Amino acid sequence: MPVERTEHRGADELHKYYEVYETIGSGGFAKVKLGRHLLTGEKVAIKIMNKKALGDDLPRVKVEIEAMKNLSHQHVCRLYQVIETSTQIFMVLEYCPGGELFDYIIAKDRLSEEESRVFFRQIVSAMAYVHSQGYAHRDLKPENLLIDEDHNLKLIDFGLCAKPKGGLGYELMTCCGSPAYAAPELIQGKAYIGSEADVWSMGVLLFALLCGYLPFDDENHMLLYRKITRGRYDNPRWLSPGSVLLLNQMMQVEPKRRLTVRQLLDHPWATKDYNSPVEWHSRQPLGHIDEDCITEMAVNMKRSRESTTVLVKEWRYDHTTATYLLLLSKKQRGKPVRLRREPAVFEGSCSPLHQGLQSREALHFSEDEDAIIVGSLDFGSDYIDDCPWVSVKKHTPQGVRGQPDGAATTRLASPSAEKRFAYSPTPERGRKTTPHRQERRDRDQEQTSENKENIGSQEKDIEIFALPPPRTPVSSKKNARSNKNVLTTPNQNVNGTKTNGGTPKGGDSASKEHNKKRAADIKELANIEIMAFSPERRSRSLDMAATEDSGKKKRGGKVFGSLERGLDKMITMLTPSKRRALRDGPRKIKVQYNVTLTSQTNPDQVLNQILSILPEKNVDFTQKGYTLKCRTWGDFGKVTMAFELEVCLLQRPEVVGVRRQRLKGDAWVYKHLVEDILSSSSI
Ligand code: H91
Repeated sequence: MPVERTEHRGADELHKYYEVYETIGSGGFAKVKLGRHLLTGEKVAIKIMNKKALGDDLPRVKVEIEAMKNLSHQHVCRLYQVIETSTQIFMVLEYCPGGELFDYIIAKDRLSEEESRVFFRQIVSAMAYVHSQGYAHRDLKPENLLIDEDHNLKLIDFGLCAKPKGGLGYELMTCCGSPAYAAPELIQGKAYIGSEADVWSMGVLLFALLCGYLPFDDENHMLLYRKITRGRYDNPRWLSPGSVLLLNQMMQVEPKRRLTVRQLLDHPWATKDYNSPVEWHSRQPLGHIDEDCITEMAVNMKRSRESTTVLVKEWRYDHTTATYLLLLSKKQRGKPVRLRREPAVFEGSCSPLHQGLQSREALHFSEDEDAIIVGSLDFGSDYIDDCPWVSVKKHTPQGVRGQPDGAATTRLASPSAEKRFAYSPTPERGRKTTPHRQERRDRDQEQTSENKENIGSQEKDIEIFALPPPRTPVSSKKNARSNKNVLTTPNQNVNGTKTNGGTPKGGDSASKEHNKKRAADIKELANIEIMAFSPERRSRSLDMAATEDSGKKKRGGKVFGSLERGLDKMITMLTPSKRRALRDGPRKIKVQYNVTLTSQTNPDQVLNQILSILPEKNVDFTQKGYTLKCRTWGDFGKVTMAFELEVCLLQRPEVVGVRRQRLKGDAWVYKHLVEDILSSSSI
């Protein structure tokens, strides 16, 4: 079969059943787009991979798909459908509008013990289940835990997971995962038990939740390995004795001395305020077939319930599987188990692409389904975009219900915006000292106690590593304060109340209310906008967000300073489109957790300050208006990090903010670099 036709089929398959919107993130060789399943109206995340670009990583994707087909748990991201063509792989996945746990932690600096417990119980639940299915995850870190609409965690990225043939008790050899989270036995190249290595990573993760930084960290890998194999880390003063004990029991250098996940389920720290062990069994076991969903599908497909059940039970991860699982998800969230009446979609009898386009206009959903959450912006393309089949459908807005001017975006009310700003961690002015990543720790850990009790018998192993030259001494504690909390958004709550976790009593169900409240918070926090679900509105996210409120406010009346005159000169040298982008001014956005507030009101000045600092930090960038696409390069011309910085105007009060988004690279290195850039820019 000609490649062309196979290609069309794969893409048609996608567009036949899903609307595909903008890119919401990227990871490794994948691009993730927001989508909507037409029959159920449910939002999905679509992971798109180009097989050629995957190269040696293709087996990793196959491993991930196979694992995800076997895993069905409330805290594991659900795989709904896989579409494979000769050049592309599309994975349709559960959508998690809250984004990465990593961003949530750094926006809050660190989490309270109560909030950490809520998350930790979910991580333990997911891991107990994953282990019970014979898998070790091997890449546990806050970047691989996403937050869903109810503020619950979902584990992702099973590309490095292992399922030893003889069971999890069998040893593994492959050293993989992120070094900072890797267990000592793993980085020493020893044979290791996957579940034991996962518990170590869970300890590092818990430390990151409670402290906002890593227990073992060093830019130099050899020094990092040495710290890990020694197993020594500092316990900051704010950790409770219970937290110190639990961390110590998980980060034991000797694997056999470490707690097991089973022991974590009813550990006193994990059960505090709950009085019940962590519930880890799947609430959605694959063997169980829901009759309501079958009935609805049978009616829709004009089939018998029996034959529909047979079809669903094949678990082919095709559109049947996706429809069933999405219906089930609706049911579990108390939504009606209803499909749009469109049998042709199932039968695939008419032009699939047109079907998708036509049916969008006819869609009608009830209750909260008139809302779509739109993620961050897609600023152009990279290799995945050369796939012609996956396109963002952009509609020209022609006025929206109740908003004749076409102002489609319905902003979430933000009554506490002023209050939040009052608490804002406005970076100090005039700082020029390059802060060191260790510095904040030095400052925070004025009263730290070193953990030495987890070292066990392995301490002697450490000298296997060659030592690099000594590092430059860290800067003074005074300077260390300079980049504190640059990435932190203060008091993140919509209502202005503190969001640092409640004290849920009476089991996991008791935390539902608490979760609901925080879910509302996270919608406010995440880089999201709520838009009405009409064809016009749905596709406006990209266009509107990029132009909204911008360009309307001119700098007229104000006498320009020299910086601005300089900028004006620069503008005249740019291409017309780039000139327009700058002349239009920055976007106006609301406070989000990936936005750093500044004390300045002049966006051009902020832009210029950042522009002047980037070369100093060896950051390459391309500029598009007020957005800087930044990259750092490693040896051999490899991009080690990619991220965006966007100067924007915040509404109420009108100050300048810098939106940041990591696209590629180590999350903590990114955090330190962006902190460094923003604090050095004296904004
Ligand atoms: N990191 C490890 O940025 C760097 C919103 C968002 C919403 C998602 C649902 C599933 C996945 C990502 C989502 C997502 C990768 C998902 C699932 C699996 C997987 C991958 C992604 C990023 C990639 C983008 C992600 C966050 C993690 C957003 N993302 N915003 N729903 O393998 Cl199983 Cl790569």
